Amino acid sequence: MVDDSVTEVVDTERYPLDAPGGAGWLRAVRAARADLAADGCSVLTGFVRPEFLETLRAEGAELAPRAYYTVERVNAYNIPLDAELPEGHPGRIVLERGNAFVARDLIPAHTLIQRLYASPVFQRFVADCFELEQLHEYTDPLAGLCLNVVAPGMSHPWHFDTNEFTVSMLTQRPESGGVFEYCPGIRTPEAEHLDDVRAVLEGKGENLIRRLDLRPGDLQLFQGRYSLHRVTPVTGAAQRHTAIFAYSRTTGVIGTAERSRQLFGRVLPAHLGDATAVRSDRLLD
Ligand SMILES: O=C(O)CCC(=O)C(=O)O
Ligand SMILES: [Fe+2]
Repeated sequence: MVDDSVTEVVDTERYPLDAPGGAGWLRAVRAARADLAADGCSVLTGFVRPEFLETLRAEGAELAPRAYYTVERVNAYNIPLDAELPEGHPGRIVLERGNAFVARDLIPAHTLIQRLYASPVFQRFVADCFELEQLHEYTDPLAGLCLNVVAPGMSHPWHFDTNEFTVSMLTQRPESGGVFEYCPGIRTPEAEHLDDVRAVLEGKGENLIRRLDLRPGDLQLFQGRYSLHRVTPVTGAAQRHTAIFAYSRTTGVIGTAERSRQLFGRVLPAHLGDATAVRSDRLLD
């Protein structure tokens, strides 16, 4: 048994974080690995116990006004809009990123999402699901843990993640819209499959798209580097909130000053550090 207070928050009957390496742990890990192998996504439903869901939601709702609200013009590859790309390349399609992020330094240590993010046993479990030796929190004081806020009328448009693995949790569902859509394995390490990507961006790729009915407290493990994905426009009065737990294989990951300014509207001394510090070229989308 481990002494880690997140085990009171997690449904340990289904996800036995209190008994690492035990039979239940291995069963849960095997199931997640099978999902990931099949389509690059695994949703661990009911990860957070029902009695904590209102706290999870309320903590996020209280934080949401601290998000950096801006609408950014982007493309699905998150490369500069003036990059030279051939005619018809899907990277030439410009999208509006209207989601907003609350940075880690604005999220109090006592909140459920901070406790999960920093929990050694949670990290061990997630690493096992992704078949990774070890996971590390970002050193970046802003980007390691974020609340992704999609307000009514806004969306988080189609994109690939630079990270090979992403861990997230819906904390507040919108009234309507705000659906997570993804195209499993639309590209591979060997091939971009530009025609398929363009079809999806132009609204003609229905056969390639899957949709998730995420509920607050579900833990989502996702390999977004090969699966194009988005959050559809939120409709109705309520915002959609998701905690994004960013981990890396190596220690010391800090984003660039430019990216920090784009995502959070500010730069800290850590982002201006020496050039030998480990950099990640892209942090969130
Ligand atoms: O908020 C979500 O559910 C998706 C977030 C996402 O795709 C990202 O941050 O890269
Ligand atoms: Fe993403």
